[in-house]
Amino acid sequence: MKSADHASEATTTDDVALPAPAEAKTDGPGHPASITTDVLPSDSATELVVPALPTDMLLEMYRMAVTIRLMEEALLAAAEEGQIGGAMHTAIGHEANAIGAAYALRPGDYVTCTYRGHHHGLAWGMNPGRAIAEVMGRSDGFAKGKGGSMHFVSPELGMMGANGIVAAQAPHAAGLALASYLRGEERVAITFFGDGALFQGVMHETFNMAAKWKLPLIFYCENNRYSEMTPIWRTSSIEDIFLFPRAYGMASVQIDGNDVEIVHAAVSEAAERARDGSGPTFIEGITYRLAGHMAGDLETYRPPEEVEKQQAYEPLTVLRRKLGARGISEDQIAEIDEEVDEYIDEAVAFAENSPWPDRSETYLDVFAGSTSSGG
Ligand SMILES: Cc1ncc(C[n+]2csc(CCOP(=O)(O)OP(=O)(O)O)c2C)c(N)n1
Ligand SMILES: [Mg+2]
Repeated sequence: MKSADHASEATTTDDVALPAPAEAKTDGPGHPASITTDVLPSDSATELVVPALPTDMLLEMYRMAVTIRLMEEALLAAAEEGQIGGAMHTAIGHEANAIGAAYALRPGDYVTCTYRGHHHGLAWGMNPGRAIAEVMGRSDGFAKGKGGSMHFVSPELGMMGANGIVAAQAPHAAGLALASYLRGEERVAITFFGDGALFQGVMHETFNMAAKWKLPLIFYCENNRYSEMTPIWRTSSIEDIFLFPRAYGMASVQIDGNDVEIVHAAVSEAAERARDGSGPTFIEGITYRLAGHMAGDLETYRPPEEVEKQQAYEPLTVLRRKLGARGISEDQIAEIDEEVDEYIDEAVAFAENSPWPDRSETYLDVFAGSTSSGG
C-alpha cells in the first residue's frame, strides 16, 4: 500500500500488477484461475474453477466482442462529426466483462450499469441499429432517442438502465433483486459499476442491505483503474478493492475481467449462490479502458505507452489467442471481422436514416402517466 507521502508521486497503471496472459489460466477444464485470490470469506472455497467453454460459444462471444468494438468505434467517429449530443462514454477494452456475464445469466435476469453501458446493452441483446439510433437521439432508439447514451434502457430485455449518477444503479439493482425475492421468482440482478463508485456512500448502504437480506444480487466492479482522469492509487485506501465487501460478510473475488471464460465462471458461480438463497457476491474484474473516458477526452493524464502496453491483454486479443489455440484459423477470424464490419455499417445507416422524434412528443415518456401509448 502506498503511504500518504507518496501521494503526489506520478505513477501509471504499470504499478498495478497485470494479470498474466489468459491462456495460461484456462488451458483446460477445471484449471484454477491463477490470478484469482482466495474467493470466499468462509473456508468453504479457495479458488475459482474456470471450465473451458465450448469453441462454438467462444466464437459467438468473439462475434459479440467485435460487434461491440466496431459499434463503439463507429459511435466515436459519429461524435467527432457532431452527430451525437451530450456526453458519450465508450467501453472499448471492457467488452469481456459484459459478454462473459451475459452468457452466464438467464433470460429474465436483470442488469443495471453506468453511463459506460453500450457493451452491456449489446451483450444483453439490444440491436446495434436501434442502439446507435438511441445514442444519436433518433426515434427508432430504445427510448425513442430521448435517453441517449447515458440512459440506455430496454426493460423487455431485462436491461434496466444505464445511469449518469455514479453508483445510483446499484440500489436500483438491489430493488430489482428484492422484488424477485418477494415475488418468489428466480431472477438474479447484476449491477455493473466502476472502481470510482466504490467510494460513494450508497454503494456501502447497498452492500450492507444486500448481504443482510441475502438478496439475489451480483455486484460487478469493472476496475479499469481510473475514475475519469484520476488513477485508482490516488483514490483507494487499499489496493485490492474486492476486500471492501468482505467487511459486509459478502463473498468476493478478484478476476481478470478481460477474459470471457474467467468472467463467465465467476458470474456463473455468483448466480448459483444468488439463486440458492446464499446471497450476493462481489466480483472485481480487472480491466482497462483503451479509449478516453468520454468522446473528446484528450487523455493527457496517461502516457500513450501505457495504453499500448495494454493491447496485449485486451479482450479481443485474448479471445483471438484462445480461438487460435482451439484451431480456428486467422482467415476464419478475418471472415467474422468482415461480416461484423458490414453489419455495423448497415446499423449506422439505419440509425442515420431514422427520423428525429416528433416535436409533439417532447413531453411524452418523460413523466409517469405521460407515455406515448397513452398510458
Ligand atoms: C454522484 C456523481 N459524482 C460525480 C460524477 C462525475 N463522474 C462521472 S464519471 C466519474 C468517474 C467514475 O469512475 P468509475 O466509477 O471508476 O467508472 P469509469 O468511468 O472508470 O467506468 C465521475 C466522478 C457523477 N456522474 N455522479
Ligand atoms: Mg474506473
